Amino acid sequence: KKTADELIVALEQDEFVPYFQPQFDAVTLDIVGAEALARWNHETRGLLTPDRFLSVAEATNRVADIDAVIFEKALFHLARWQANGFQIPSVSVNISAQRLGDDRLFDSLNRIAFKPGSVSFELLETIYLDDPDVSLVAAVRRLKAAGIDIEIDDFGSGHASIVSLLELAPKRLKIDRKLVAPIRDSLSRRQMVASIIEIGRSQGIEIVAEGVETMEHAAILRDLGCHALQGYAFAKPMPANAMMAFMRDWQ
Ligand code: G
Ligand code: G
Ligand code: NA
Ligand code: MN
Repeated sequence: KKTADELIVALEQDEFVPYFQPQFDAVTLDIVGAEALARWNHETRGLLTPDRFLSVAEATNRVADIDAVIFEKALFHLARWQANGFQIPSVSVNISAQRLGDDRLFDSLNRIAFKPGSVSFELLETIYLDDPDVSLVAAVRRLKAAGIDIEIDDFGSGHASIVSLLELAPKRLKIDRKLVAPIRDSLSRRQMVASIIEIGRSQGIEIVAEGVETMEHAAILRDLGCHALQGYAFAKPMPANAMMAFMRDWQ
């Protein structure tokens, strides 16, 4: 109750900001994108991560509002980085089922200018039903028509069938960090990740590994043919200004 009321005030007072975690080409280690992750800059409790507010936001129908703020701010920062000469091609933002079903989403896509291919929406694997969901397929088609790329997030953690996922023809598939963590020590886990990468490659889908915590993991994933890497081995999520400094230092 308390957090629910505070959330409304926080949205009015504009306390939500994106942090950014860079993503790297697995072979060249060039920065190929960044994921925007919501943070609540709480006036007394400090910086809060989504585990502290997402479930309340979902329950009180506020998560679409948070998604909208993060999307707009992520685009603002991308434009600023590019204006400062950084060649980062795109940002990814997380999108809730709530926002996906919200018509204001398409209003804002019409209102806000962005280059096609410069924004991806990460859809949690768990937002799929077992049956290919007609309204989801329709929403995804509209997003693509509006120039948004689709990414399947946390792949391997949910229960959606590979067939229903492939029906969405996503541009990227992100392998869940729980599958990535054991690849160094477990042959069978490594083979499983290899199979996912194989499926992605055969379907023309880029594979991004999340939760890449060591350079050994990075090397294994590169050798398995994974396209892009994201994780603490390279960088933790950081504020927009720190992200710009990071890109400068990385070059
Ligand atoms: O780093 P981290 O604690 O930021 O993120 C935890 C989870 O919160 C992520 O896995 C992601 O699914 C979710 N999340 C982060 N930012 C957003 C956001 O802007 N919108 C939504 N809907 N989920 C987010
Ligand atoms: O949207 P998604 O669930 O993929 O968000 C990624 C989550 O994973 C965020 O909470 C982010 O802070 C976290 N994260 C990013 N890199 C790493 C990593 O290397 N290890 C771990 N354990 N978590 C990570
Ligand atoms: Na995500
Ligand atoms: Mn994820």
